[in-house]
Amino acid sequence: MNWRKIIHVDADSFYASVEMRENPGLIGQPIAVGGSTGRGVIATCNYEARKYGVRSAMPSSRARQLCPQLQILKPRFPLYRETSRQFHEIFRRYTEVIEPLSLDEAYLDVSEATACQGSATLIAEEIRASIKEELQLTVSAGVAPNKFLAKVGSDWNKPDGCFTLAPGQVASFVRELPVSRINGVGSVTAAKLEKLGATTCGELQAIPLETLARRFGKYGLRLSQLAHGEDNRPVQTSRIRKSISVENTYSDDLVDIDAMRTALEKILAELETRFHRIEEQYHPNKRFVKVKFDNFNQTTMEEVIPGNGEHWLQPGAYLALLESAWQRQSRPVRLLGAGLRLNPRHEVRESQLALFDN
Ligand code: TTP
Repeated sequence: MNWRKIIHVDADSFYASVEMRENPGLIGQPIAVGGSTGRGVIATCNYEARKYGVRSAMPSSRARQLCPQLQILKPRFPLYRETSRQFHEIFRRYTEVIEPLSLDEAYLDVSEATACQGSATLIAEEIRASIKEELQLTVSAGVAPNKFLAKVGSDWNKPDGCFTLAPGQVASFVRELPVSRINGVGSVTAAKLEKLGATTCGELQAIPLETLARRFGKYGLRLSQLAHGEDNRPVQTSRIRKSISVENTYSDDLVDIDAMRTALEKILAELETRFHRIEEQYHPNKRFVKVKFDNFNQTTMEEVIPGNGEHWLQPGAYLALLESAWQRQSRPVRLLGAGLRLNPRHEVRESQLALFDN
C-alpha cells in the first residue's frame, strides 16, 4: 500500500468568515454571502444562518423566508483571493507539494516534511494555529494516508476541527463510513448502492467486484477501492512555478538598514529551505527583493543571477538590491520579501508527457 502523509485543509464558511473578520459587528448574527436581488443565490453563510436551514446554492429568496433577519452581503472576490494567497504562504512553510481545489481548500503532501519531527498531525495543528493567529480565520483539517481519507477527515470535526486517521485505523474506520461520504457518491448512486445492500463502506466491500463493474462500469472499481480506504492519487502541483518568495510583514516598521539586514537574513534562510524542496525541478535565473513602505507603496528590485543560477544565495547581492529598493523612498518599511524567478529544469515535465500517452 502506498501510504503518504496528506493533509486536507478546508476553511470554515469561508466567504462569510472573511466578511465577519472584516466587520466584527456581524459576528453572532446570521449572515450570508451571495446575490441578494432577483434570482440571486447564496454562495455560503455562517453557522448562525445554517441553524435556520440556510445553505449554499439556495435561492436567496428562499433563504430570506427561512431566516427573515438574514443579512446577505455581496461577495468581494479580491479579498477572498488575497486570503487564499495568505493561506498558501502558510502552507509553504511546511511543503511545496500543494494542490489547491478552490480558494479555501487544498491538499498538502507532507510525507517529506521535516517540521514537527515529521508529524503530519502537529503540522496540521500548527497550520491551523497560524491561520487563526495571523489571519483571524478558522480552518478544519483532515490528516490521513491518502487524499480521499484526508478530505473525509477535514469534514469530520468541522468547524475549527482536526481529525487524524493513522494507517492502522483505516480498516476499522472505513467499515463504518457511510457510502455517502465518498466524493462523487450523490443521492442517486447512494440509492443504487442501498439497493445492493450497502449503506456503509463495509457493506460496499462485500459486494463482488463484477457486480459493481456491471452496475457502475469503471467507477465500480474505484468505488471498491475507496470503500477499502485505498486511494493512490498523488497530490498534484499542476502549476508551473514562475517564482518562489518569502515575505514578512512586521508589527513594528523597520526604520534603518541594520534592522532590514537582520530581517533579510531570516527571510533568506527561509527562502533557502523552501527552494531546496523544489530545486530538482527548477533553477533560478533572477533574484529579487520586495519592499512595502509604511505608506503602502510597494517596489521590487531584481537582477539576473550570473552563471547558471547555482550561486543564487549571496546575502551581499540581496542586500544591495534591498538598499537600492529602499532608497526609492527611504521611509519606514512594513513588509520585506525576497525571492527567485525560476525556470523549469526539464522543459517537458512528466505531467505534460502524460497528456501524450494516449
Ligand atoms: P465550501 O468549502 O463548500 O463551504 P464553506 O467554506 O462556505 O463552508 P464549510 O466548509 O465550513 O461548510 O465552499 C467554499 C466557498 O466557496 C464558500 O465560502 C463560498 C463558495 N461557494 C459558492 O460560491 N457556491 C457554492 O455552492 C458553494 C458550496 C461554495
